[in-house]
Amino acid sequence: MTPSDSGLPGRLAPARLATLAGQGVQVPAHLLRETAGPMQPPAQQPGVVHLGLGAFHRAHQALVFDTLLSQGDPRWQVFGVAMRQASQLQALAAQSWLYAVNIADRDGEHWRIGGALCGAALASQEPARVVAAIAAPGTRWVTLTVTEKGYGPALHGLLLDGLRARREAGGKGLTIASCDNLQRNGRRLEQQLLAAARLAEPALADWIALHVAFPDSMVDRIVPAATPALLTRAAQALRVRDEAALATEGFWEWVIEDRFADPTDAAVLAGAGVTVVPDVGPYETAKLRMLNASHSALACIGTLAGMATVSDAVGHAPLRGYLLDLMDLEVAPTLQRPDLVGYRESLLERFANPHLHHRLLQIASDSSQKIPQRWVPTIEASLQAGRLPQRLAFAAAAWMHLSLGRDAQGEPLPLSDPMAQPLQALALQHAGDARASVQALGGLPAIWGTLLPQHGAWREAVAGHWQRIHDRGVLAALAALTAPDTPMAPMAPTAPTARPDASTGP
Ligand code: CS2
Repeated sequence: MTPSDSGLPGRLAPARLATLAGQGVQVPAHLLRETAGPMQPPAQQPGVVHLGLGAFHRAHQALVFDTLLSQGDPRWQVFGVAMRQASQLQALAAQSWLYAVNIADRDGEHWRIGGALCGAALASQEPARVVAAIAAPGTRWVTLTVTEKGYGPALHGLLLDGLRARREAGGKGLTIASCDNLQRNGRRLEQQLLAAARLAEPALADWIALHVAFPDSMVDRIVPAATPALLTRAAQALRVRDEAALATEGFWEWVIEDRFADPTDAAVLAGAGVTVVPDVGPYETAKLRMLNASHSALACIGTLAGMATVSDAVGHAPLRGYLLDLMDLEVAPTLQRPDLVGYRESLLERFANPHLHHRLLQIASDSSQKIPQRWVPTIEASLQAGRLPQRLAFAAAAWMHLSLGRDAQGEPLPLSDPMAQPLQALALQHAGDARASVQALGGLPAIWGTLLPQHGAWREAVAGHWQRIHDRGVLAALAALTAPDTPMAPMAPTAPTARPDASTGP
């Protein structure tokens, strides 16, 4: 290896793949073949346009596509679209779109180079390139990880422009797979796009209804935001400089509904380890309510307690006990996924993974967009079944304290949330008053739906926790929740408060 002038190792590049393979790094076989022979095959057209080119996609689906490419199927090269931020695009472009992924858990650690990306654009500045990519004849799939808050008019406009161009060019149908943490993500996007198209262009709506498949899909892999320490580790381990390196766990899961523009894709994806099923519902629900709900609860409570990472939080015995009770007593009774005990065990192990350094603050971001998917359905189902879910009430109270925008030491919290300003204003306005805080912050239907803001027993439970967190701090309040002789014992199943409190209704 030739060190660069600065003394730093040279940049990750296709020419280095053979050396990396010799060092035991898993490299994309299709690129190794290309760079090995004197006769290089012409670069393939991308077959996938991915919207939301963040860390998650690169460490999850892009590696599935990389596996398919490495198996010799050239149709899965990815044209990546960053929705707002260009920083990673420059780093990736300088490395011919290659990047390293550190994969670590108790089974060991290894590095893999992702080689499915073949180009990228920034949607906010280059929409025409995105439209052209969606319309291109080689494109067969559009996948999305644009986060919960990404499903708005800007996304609909971009997709409809692409689909219109495709239709006008006489293009074939395609599969559009939403992969965000939203219940029924495929159906939801389909309805949004059809509604937007019907208003302005009924003929386009008809074409979409006929030619575009929108499978529901559940994707799972914990992928923390990369840190400078990881980039240093990558340079040391690989002896190349990679400014787009990532770290993740060994576990990954992609469950997708069997509903494709090209039905033969089902077997192709299954061959790369994807689970293709008639109904993703039970998997989606279990993931959102178990994994993501736990993440958000740990993020709110742990951040208030001054903890930094998910593994710190589950390493704290009382918080771990809280989490077990949350999963077993409150979430599991609302789920249907087979082997829930095994699922819970594997989640606990994944959360405890010491290699990940998954920051609680990262998860606490956008809580206003996550709570409706993660907590509210369980709370509503529990109340309707006559149970008052105290642990979720506690999490809700912790979120309300977090909305003040200060940590345990009173320092400002760098929380990013599209509703941060109004939430902080409400929290500050009612600081010190439990019931008023719960009424203001817990009364927002965009977050809590319509049942909870009117439910007297739910509001009282949240206010009780809010007060104890305020008076004693979050960990002492948590101890009151988990103590055996706590006055917060679950309510009797027949309690009348399981129904909305009419006296406080609208
Ligand atoms: C996390 C998810 O940041 C978050 O809100 O809960 O990104 C989570 O790590 C993934 O959904 C795991 O598949």
